[in-house]
Amino acid sequence: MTGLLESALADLLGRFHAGQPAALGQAISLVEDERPGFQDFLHEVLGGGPSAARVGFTGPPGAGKSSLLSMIAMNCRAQDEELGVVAVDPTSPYSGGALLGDRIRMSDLATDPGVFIRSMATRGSLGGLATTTKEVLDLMDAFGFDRVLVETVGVGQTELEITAATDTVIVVLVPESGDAIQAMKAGLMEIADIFVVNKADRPGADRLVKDLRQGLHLRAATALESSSAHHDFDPDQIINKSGKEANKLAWSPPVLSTVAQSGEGGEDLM
Ligand SMILES: Nc1nc2c(ncn2[C@@H]2O[C@H](COP(=O)(O)OP(=O)(O)OP(=O)(O)O)[C@@H](O)[C@H]2O)c(=O)[nH]1
Ligand SMILES: [Mg+2]
Repeated sequence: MTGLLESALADLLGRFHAGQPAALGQAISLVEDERPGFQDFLHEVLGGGPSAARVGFTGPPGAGKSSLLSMIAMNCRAQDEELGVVAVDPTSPYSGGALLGDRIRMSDLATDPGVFIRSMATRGSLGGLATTTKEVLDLMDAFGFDRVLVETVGVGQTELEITAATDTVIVVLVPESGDAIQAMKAGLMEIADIFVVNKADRPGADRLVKDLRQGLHLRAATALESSSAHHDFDPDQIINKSGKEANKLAWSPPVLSTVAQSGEGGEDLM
């Protein structure tokens, strides 16, 4: 590394630690573009380990991910939490305004100094998350946000990356997005910590909630059965182990319904 590069990175690091939003933006670009020194920079700032609550929103196009994210963000802001928001979008930039559904909410968020919004392109990565999304979330975490929210395109393929990058995955479905069987086939049962049936003001929402609950119940019963058939089965271990996979055997994701536009169901989700 040249001395010049080193001093530029040291300067960026200083401004990052001082909490300057511009430095966070520059750090993200550094990492996204894999510019020289980006690994050293990441290494320097990530020493503390993760501390922010990381919540991912995924689901089919137009399901209301952005609307729900805004709703949660507003609630968090009301509790004085500082937020990072990452939108992984293949088509339109987050700053377009329409993406967040409700323009009033969007402009409130976008002009709020307690919220840092960054959008990323998917770059054709298979998991539905841009390749560097995990690092971007790490940077936001290290910057000191209480919570980091990420929206990803859910186009039906299994999105394992989002489970690796976040603590909680909220899968957003709508009556129009198909039935519970489709959701199971798309692998959404495996990644969801919480299911939200949004657009509950539309016909078919109750039905979808019911079918999802039934499907999840069946799946949990089958998982427990097949592990008890295994000779190593130890129910305490399944319940106590902190690993996500182990928990998931005994944990059936709740299914909530919301109307993101009016905020209905938002309290349950919080
Ligand atoms: N009727 C109804 N419309 C909703 C609801 N939530 C969101 N919408 C509308 O649905 C449209 C899509 O909402 P978004 O929040 O942009 O959905 P999204 O999942 O982020 O969409 P993409 O990012 O494009 O995949 C917008 O026009 C919203 O106003 C709801 O609960 N009920
Ligand atoms: Mg969106």
